[in-house]
Amino acid sequence: RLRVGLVEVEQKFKVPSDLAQQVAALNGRSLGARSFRDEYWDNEAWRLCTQDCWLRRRDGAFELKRPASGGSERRRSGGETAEFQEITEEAELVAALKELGALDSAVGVGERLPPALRSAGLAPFAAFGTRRASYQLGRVQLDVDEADFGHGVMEIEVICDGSPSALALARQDIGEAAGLLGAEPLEASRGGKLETYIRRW
Ligand code: V4E
Repeated sequence: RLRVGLVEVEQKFKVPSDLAQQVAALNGRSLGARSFRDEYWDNEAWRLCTQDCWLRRRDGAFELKRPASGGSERRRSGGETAEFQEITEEAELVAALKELGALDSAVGVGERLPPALRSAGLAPFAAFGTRRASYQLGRVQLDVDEADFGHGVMEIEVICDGSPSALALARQDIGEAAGLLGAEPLEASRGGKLETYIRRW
């Protein structure tokens, strides 16, 4: 299925110890820091996680991350980029949750979302805070995250349209930035904040 709209291409790395200096030396710039709190939601049957879809409430606002390609075109394993679409618009979010079988078709748009999700059996299964420092380096953004349970990770990401050429360029830009920084890729299934949180609790 063709999915239009913006796609986030991202890859996770160990946090380089001297990142701020490296970014400055490469003529990058700081985008500042912020903190946010995430809850990840799913139902008892893990209907969303098992489809590699991630319903998140960040500082109170729901968003859904789902594989941009539908999940089948590219295998995901260690040291690879991942491509996700982020849905934040409420009608689109409700439609996507219905399509994924996590929300009853009777739920209407405009119903208050948290109670509608709760009565559909969805509830938070993980919650943690993150402090994020961001940098712009050429076409890529670097997010350096420190989760409040003591886990650090750097993400290199590019937002692009989902066309094959844009995706290829994004992956290339991420690879080049990682090379310039000497950043060490993390196995995606182990290095992420949520993955680490789940393993610890
Ligand atoms: C577990 C998971 C996802 C949910 C967490 O998304 P993540 O990008 O790690 O969080 P964060 O806070 O950096 O979000 P941002 O602010 O950048 O939107 S999304 C994908 N997974 C699993 C997963 C996967 N399917 N494939 C790969 C390569 N990595 C992780």
